[in-house]
Amino acid sequence: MDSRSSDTITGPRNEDVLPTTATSAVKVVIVGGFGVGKTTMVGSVSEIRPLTTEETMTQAGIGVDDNSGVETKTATTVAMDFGRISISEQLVLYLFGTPGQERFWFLWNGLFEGALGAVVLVDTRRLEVSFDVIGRLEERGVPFVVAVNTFPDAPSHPVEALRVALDLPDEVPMVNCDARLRASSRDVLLTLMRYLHSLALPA
Ligand SMILES: Nc1nc2c(ncn2[C@@H]2O[C@H](COP(=O)(O)OP(=O)(O)OP(=O)(O)O)[C@@H](O)[C@H]2O)c(=O)[nH]1
Ligand SMILES: [Mg+2]
Repeated sequence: MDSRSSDTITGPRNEDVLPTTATSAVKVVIVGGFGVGKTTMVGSVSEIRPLTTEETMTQAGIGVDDNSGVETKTATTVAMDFGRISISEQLVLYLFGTPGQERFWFLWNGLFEGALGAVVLVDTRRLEVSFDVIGRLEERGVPFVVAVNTFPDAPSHPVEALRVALDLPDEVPMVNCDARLRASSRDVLLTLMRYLHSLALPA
């Protein structure tokens, strides 16, 4: 059995402890199609060691899971990712990454409970997987921002062209990002926070 004794003896690390100054917590979900970088984003931005539920992809998924564009991917999220980031001394975000594969989408119901907003990660090589994701958010009335994750061989489209292709209303913010980079992922979350703030202001 894999022994994690060093974890249990030392207990929580300093960065695992919630700052005593924190007064508000916001739940945010990171959604998107298969392999767009959700687990990567939660992992890059989280200040605590992220909880992941990745399982090795096996041959059994061939013909069931569409891995075109991400053929080198070896693991996939089967339940959720969880992480935390302090945006300021007072505000803490709890991040929940969803599974990307449609056969696990029934888990979204629980994961969306109490979520104030969402980040939709998009891969321009496989834009079509984002349509259903955005449709489901719109159905639930969850405000979201769209973050275009930059893969090296992905076609680069102007943001406005993507907005049209995704049929997004003008007010929904769109940003480019690299989910592997903490600063870039943090910027996406700040964009979401500013958007949620603007929606909360009186019209
Ligand atoms: N070049 C590049 N690669 C990335 C980026 N984000 C993620 N990747 C890679 O893309 C692959 C898929 O990333 P994941 O984070 O597992 O994607 P996911 O959306 O969680 O996937 P599922 O949970 O299976 O839906 C991994 O091999 C990452 O290293 C990025 O911004 N740029
Ligand atoms: Mg994942």
